[in-house]
Amino acid sequence: MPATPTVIHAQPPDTLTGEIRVQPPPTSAAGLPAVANALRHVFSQTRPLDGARALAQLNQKGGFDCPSCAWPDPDTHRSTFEFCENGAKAVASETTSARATPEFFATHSVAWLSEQTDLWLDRAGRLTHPMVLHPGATHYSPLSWPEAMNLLANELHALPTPDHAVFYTSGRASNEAAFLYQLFVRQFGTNNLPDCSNMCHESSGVAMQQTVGVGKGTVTLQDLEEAETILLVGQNPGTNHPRMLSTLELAVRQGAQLIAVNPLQEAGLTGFMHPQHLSGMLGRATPLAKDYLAIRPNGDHALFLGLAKSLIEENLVDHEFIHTHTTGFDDYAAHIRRQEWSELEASCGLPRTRIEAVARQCASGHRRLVTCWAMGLTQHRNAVATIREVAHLHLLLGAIGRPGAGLCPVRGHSNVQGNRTVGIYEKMSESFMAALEREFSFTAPRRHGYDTVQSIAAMLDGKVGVFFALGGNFLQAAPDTASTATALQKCRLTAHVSTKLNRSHLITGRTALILPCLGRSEIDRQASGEQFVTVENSMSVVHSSHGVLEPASPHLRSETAIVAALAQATLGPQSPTPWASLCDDYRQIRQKIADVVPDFDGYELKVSQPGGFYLRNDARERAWKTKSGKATFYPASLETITLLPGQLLLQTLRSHDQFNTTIYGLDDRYRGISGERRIVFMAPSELKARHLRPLQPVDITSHWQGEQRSVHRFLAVPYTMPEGAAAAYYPEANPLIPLHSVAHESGTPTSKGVIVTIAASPM
Ligand SMILES: Nc1nc2c(c(=O)[nH]1)N[C@H]1C(S)=C(S)[C@@H](COP(=O)(O)OP(=O)(O)OC[C@H]3O[C@@H](n4cnc5c(=O)[nH]c(N)nc54)[C@H](O)[C@@H]3O)O[C@H]1N2
Ligand SMILES: Nc1nc2c(c(=O)[nH]1)N[C@H]1C(S)=C(S)[C@@H](COP(=O)(O)OP(=O)(O)OC[C@H]3O[C@@H](n4cnc5c(=O)[nH]c(N)nc54)[C@H](O)[C@@H]3O)O[C@H]1N2
Ligand SMILES: [Mo]
Repeated sequence: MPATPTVIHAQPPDTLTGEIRVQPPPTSAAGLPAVANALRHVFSQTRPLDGARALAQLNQKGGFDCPSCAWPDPDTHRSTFEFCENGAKAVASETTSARATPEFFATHSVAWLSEQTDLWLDRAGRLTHPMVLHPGATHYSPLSWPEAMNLLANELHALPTPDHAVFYTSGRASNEAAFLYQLFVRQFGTNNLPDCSNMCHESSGVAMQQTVGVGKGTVTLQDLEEAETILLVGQNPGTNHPRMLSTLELAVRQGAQLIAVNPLQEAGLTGFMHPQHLSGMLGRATPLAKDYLAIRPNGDHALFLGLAKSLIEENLVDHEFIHTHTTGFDDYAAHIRRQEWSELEASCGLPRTRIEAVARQCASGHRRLVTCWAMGLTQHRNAVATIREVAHLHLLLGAIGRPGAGLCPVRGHSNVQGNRTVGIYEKMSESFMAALEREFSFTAPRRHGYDTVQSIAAMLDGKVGVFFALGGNFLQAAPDTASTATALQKCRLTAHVSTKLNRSHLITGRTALILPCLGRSEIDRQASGEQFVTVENSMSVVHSSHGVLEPASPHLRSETAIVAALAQATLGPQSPTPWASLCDDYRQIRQKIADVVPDFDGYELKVSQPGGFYLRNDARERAWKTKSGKATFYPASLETITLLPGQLLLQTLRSHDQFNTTIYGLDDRYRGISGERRIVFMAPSELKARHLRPLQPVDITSHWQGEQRSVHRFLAVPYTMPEGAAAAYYPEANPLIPLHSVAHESGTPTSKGVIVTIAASPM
């Protein structure tokens, strides 16, 4: 009999599948293969009726919101199938008929589970019962909800101060659950509310607040459709926001010029076969990006400085707008004139002539420019300066706050934006805190809380006793897996509200809890009857989401109910908040949100309208909520990463078969890869320079301030990309990302800018 494993692994096994196939990547996305793949995923995991019901209600008015990305649904022309291949995979993953029951946990020890792949863990199915891992135990065992809540409350009470607890949020929680959660956490006495946004669009929020006074996108779908020029920077919509491709296709058909800026030639940026249009079904693609700038990784700051330089030196700027609406232009223009073309060209790897051509395109016509971006900009050391430069481009052209023009940070998690709106933030504004206090009659703490990286550092310093997560997979989403694992293991208690098993349930504090919750697709019944919840998409539309399927287990509770029960157990009867009655009827929670959060008046009525309502966006209305009261130019000098000979700049990115840390499969169809995730992409010349054969196993080592971190046995894949660059999948490559390597001002881990060396693995 094989020995029972005792070691618990923070990382998936580093064995190779031996089944990798590499083909030339396709030049367009979607079409019939996408439809076939969507259906295959749904019907291989879900009971046919449930799958069909779930898909039919996905993103329909009155149905449930897709749990995948935050791309908005069309206001008017919604089709019967308003979802994409990856939305269908997310639904399949949630509506699977597999179950991780108490018997499952009695059979498999935590150590044994930790030896399985992430794909295996996810395929174990939906969690069905609250489970506890007692100190020293090898297996999780079931417990009742009241026992779980008492255990949590006791551990929270035993802490030396409320700041010894950390409350993480992933971006899937509803507005209702998130609002109650932050209220509980603040009544408990801390602002330690790190969230996935700290690792995601934090840099966008910081840069946009400084320049245009709002941390959210300023455009609607209509603006994209009316744009003349669309810049798509550091974003891979074919995989991560597939429904965006329909909008882009429409814009292109109406004459928009699309310019992609990306070190990789992503299939979804070059062409699109609309799966619901005849041409798409016949395999005819609409060409999308007219110009494709294969930028050097981290070269975007230089590119945008170059665009500003071209506009200023060729006098293509909108003087009227600059005069009326902005401040700081003269200093900024002087700063821009001092930039050397040679330095900008070297940093971004693009010739001046090309940059000038893009600048002229942006300034052409009615200057209806929309810039979209995502993680390719936000997860670098200089991310905030780069995104400020994106905002400057729009200020120079007056391309904000009018039809067809504006800024479009493309959000990740489906309700990450709503979570922030209703208070999930370690440093909410004074006005929010004051309104919360007024409404709920308590004194809210004002000390800023920890963000994600600061939370890990505090855990490592022994300053955190309880780590609680509302969703997510903290261990694998956070940087520096080894440090994050040690950090979690130093806690007295780690607790996760989750739908599916993941590695964060296996790397635990002395005691660990799994609290299983309803997913978006499921019916949420409370004392007053069936409830719906509300969410906010990437374009500030707040709308409702109604689950349609019977819950995966009768023991599941809604996230809202779990938070309310935790608050009652912890705060006791002296809490001034009627937790139970709020939870009985979510309309009461929405009323409270409307009383606290600006622009939610008439919430219940407005959200009951089909399609929901737009939240006010000041920058869109040219009302500048910056410190100066005007849109602000905020220059920064160029900071380039210098690589030593032999070093590469590694980015960690998503394959087509995953949602963040949830792995759906081993293929990355749009990059021509199947059967393996432990791979690293490099330019063919970089393989040659290292005497590596294609698909040879390599070790990757990151270098940061004298520290080294390594991962082993990744297969080297030659790929069309700039020299000096490398790319590997998240989360397998997370052990390489140094914990303290974060973006200036936003604290976001530098997941796209890791300095590495790569060498053949020892035989
Ligand atoms: N199916 C699916 N959908 C998702 C997700 C998922 O995992 N799966 N995740 C969701 C979440 S939370 C998020 S935040 C979004 C993420 O959406 P994306 O930001 O599109 O995701 P990434 O895979 O991180 O891709 C980053 C892109 O930036 C490019 N890039 C990297 N470095 C640079 C650079 O220096 N400059 C430029 N210009 N480009 C660069 C990469 O080549 C890649 O195309 O997607 C959301 N939607
Ligand atoms: N190296 C590297 N690291 C990164 C990134 C990167 O590009 N590179 N991207 C970063 C980004 S952009 C983000 S947003 C973070 C994501 O970080 P997280 O949000 O923490 O991670 P996810 O993988 O989305 O979380 C998946 C888990 O959420 C749970 N879950 C799913 N649906 C629900 C639900 O409805 N309710 C509850 N309570 N739980 C649910 C399931 O148990 C599932 O296992 O990762 C970041 N980490
Ligand atoms: Mo994200």
